[in-house]
Amino acid sequence: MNGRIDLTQAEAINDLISGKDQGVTKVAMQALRGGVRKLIEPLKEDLIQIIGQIEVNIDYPEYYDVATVTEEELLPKTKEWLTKINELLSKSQSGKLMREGIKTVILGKPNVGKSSLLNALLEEDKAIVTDIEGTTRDLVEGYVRLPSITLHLIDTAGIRETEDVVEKIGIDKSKQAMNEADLIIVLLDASRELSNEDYELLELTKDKVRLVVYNKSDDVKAELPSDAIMISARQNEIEPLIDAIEAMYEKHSFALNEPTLANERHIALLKQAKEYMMKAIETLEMGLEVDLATIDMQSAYDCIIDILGEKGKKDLLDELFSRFCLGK
Ligand SMILES: Nc1nc2c(ncn2[C@@H]2O[C@H](COP(=O)(O)OP(=O)(O)OP(=O)(O)O)[C@@H](O)[C@H]2O)c(=O)[nH]1
Ligand SMILES: [Mg+2]
Repeated sequence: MNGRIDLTQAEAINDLISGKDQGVTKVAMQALRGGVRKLIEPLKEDLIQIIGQIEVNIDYPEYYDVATVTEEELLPKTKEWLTKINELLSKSQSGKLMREGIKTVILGKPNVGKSSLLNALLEEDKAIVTDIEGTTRDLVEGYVRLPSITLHLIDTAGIRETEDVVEKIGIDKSKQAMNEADLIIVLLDASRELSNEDYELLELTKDKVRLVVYNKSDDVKAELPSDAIMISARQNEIEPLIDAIEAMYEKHSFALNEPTLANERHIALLKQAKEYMMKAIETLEMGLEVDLATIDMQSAYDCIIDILGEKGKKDLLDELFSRFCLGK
């Protein structure tokens, strides 16, 4: 309230206090040092410049020395702005993954060893393991910290055709978890040849972020691809899987060393700003009046300053007056 720190820094203090691990602390410290402002301020400045140019034309047509801005001039600038916001958003998604953990869903037909894998990764007997097909009927969850990332693990009911009412509900939950996952581990059983159920699951997940993993490496009977990731959940031999996950997310771990947005509120506002700007660009591309586009640009601007907690403090017109020396 007294202008010593902005809203993003105040939020960082809260994150620092409630943060559970080193990753969160690191991101919060960056935000506390003004990292979020440093990322947002250039976007705000560019937008003021773009909107300023249009407003001058609309409100002060008598200023003949100010060139009339056309959509040909505006389009490259607005698109450049959109590119910047897209880059920041994609970096921020990585930051969020790093911060909240990767929602990792273990999928497979019954008895392939999904619950055994969950237990091996968590290093505790959390889920029930038996040789009866359909043992797991509900989602079982846990967190595991790998050297550079955290997994939010979810063990699911084995997917198969069944008449059992309870098991059916469990399988629906498995499928829902699959749709919400950041990463899917498709677990196959190396001690048997693949069945139709396995092929169906591979087909179902082919467009998702997934790792196909063969369990029961201690008892291989099936023909396996030469580059297959093989583990034995029962014997806690799961290093190949851990290495594969680490390699997959290596490119995201920069998010911990580089300032990005990790706060849900910031990311949501940034996405909104992007939507407004896309609408503005559409207006410009349709060749409509340039000033029609400013309505959406102003909404984008409001989103941006809302991130910094500056909404209502100083509006866009004040900002323009103070910079463009108009109406004086
Ligand atoms: N040989 C061998 N057996 C394993 C391995 N991992 C699990 N099993 C066995 O496979 C059987 C099924 O294991 P679970 O972990 O319950 O399998 P699941 O996929 O969770 O099965 P559902 O919950 O029924 O879908 C058990 O008898 C386990 O001991 C392994 O690495 N090697
Ligand atoms: Mg199970």
